[in-house]
Amino acid sequence: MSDKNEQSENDRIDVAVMMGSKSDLETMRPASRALEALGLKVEMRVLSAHRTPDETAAFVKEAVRRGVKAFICGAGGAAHLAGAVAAHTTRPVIGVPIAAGSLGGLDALLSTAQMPPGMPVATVAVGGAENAGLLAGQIIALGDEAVAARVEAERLARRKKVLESDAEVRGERKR
Ligand code: C2R
Repeated sequence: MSDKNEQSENDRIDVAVMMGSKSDLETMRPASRALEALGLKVEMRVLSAHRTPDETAAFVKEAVRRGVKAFICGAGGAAHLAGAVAAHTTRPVIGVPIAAGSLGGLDALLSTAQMPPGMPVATVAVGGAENAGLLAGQIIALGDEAVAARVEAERLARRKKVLESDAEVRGERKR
């Protein structure tokens, strides 16, 4: 690989995992874990549509230049981050509402999901960062056989785990 190709490979992002505050980090980690397990390159950023609007917009453009295939945005309260990111790109945006503050995440769920027509944000459950990572993986898998194989393997592992639990519980009942 030439130096230039190597540099652009190091620079590449598959999925940007963004969050409005460092206080969201532990909730958002399962997204990056799920993506890394699928062999995808993740960049995690703390950027806020409210507190750092210019840097948020600049990062979206930078991430697109670096080949990002999907954005995952976690935010709590008046959660506008996912919507603001969607306003700057046509790459898929997945929103993770975060339970922060007095309303248990219902505020973030509604502010993330209730986007105006033409500006979709795929919204997962409150705190559903792992599903956000898996969904981004499934989107990327449409055009990447290696990722598709890992998505299938992940599903199979989950299925096996449930069937093992079932066998265990049934065994207990017979005793
Ligand atoms: P702090 O813990 O920093 O006070 O933040 C964050 O995502 C966090 O859950 C409290 C909550 O505010 C949220 N926040 C947003 C946005 N920026 C920060 N909803 C945004 O741009 O939407």
